[in-house]
Amino acid sequence: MRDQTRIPCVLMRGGTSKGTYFLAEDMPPDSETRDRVLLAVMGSPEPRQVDGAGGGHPLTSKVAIVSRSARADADVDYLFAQVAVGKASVDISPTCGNILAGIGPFAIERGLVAAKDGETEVRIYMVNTDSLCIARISTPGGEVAYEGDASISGVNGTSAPVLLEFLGIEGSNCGALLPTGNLRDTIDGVDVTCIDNGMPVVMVAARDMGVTGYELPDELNRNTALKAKLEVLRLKVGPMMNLGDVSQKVVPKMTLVAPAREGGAVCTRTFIPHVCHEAIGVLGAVSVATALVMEGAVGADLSTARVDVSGRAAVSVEHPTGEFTVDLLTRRENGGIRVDRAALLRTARSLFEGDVLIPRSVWSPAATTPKPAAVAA
Ligand code: NQM
Repeated sequence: MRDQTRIPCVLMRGGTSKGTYFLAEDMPPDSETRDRVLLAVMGSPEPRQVDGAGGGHPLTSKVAIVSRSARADADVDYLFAQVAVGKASVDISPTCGNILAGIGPFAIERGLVAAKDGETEVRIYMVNTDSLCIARISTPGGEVAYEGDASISGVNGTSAPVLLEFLGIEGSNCGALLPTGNLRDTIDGVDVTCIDNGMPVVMVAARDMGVTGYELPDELNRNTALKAKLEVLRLKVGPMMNLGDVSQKVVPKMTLVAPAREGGAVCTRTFIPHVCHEAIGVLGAVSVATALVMEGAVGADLSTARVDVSGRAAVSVEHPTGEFTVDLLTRRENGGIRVDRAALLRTARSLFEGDVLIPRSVWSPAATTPKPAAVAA
């Protein structure tokens, strides 16, 4: 093939998302060429991504770039990239906790981490947010298992469990758990809670936006008036959350909250940020669960989430395709709540291994400088 460049790639489902996973050494060294390559890999900006590996939806237009870590506290570095659908942009502002679920299996299978017999712990440095996650991967006989009994809402059947544990991720995107300095802000007459426990999220009561919060994503996606109102709010709160101009960023996410209907703590609909999520993002759910246990936050007043005497809370966040339970370990400090640890269950599956092909006119590796040793944001 004269005019196509081959790049080794694994297509994986990570939680309720799907993406292309690469070794950093197989990617272009500079971020400008890398972003051009990722657009070509996924088939963006064309909205159906028909000329690429993307699925025409933000949840299937995701990329992981992985390398061995130079850090003492991590085995691998994981850089996440959200490739836009319908426009030529690649955003590395946030990380993605669903794609994160595939990093442990990918790292083991690509020889970056040696597997033990039984379970293997993979310590992952999340480059985008300068924070850490410990993933526990099922590895009977020293090989990654994909089949198992774990089930997560939004994915059919059962799979091997991937346990994710986050330590100290408060403010990892915005610099503070409550980046505006307030538990509640009022923007254009609407009360919001702006929170970052791993993902910048703006919590808004669904009723304040003129909806029930129980509509299905298709209906909300057709509600252009609602989406326009949410975007006005988002553009205003972005700078208040220390994120600067967010017009080209996929953060903050906008979460509508309503009282739970299925036995969970609260019901959510999350815009990521321009399309309604079919479920909820992983770190998005951690941020929402955290707000729910903070007295006075938007959503906490509608929620049944409670912290027990030992500081633990298992918060079930309802979403359009089921629920997502986040286990929090909290402590009281200066009259408020701090979260030391958040843990949750995901699953992942390797779907396809091989080379992804892109036009040589986009990138011809022979014509560029040597490859970097590690991923760089
Ligand atoms: O919040 C969707 C997803 C995500 C991100 C999004 C995620 C997270 O479901 O950590 O997992 O918010 O864009 O993959």
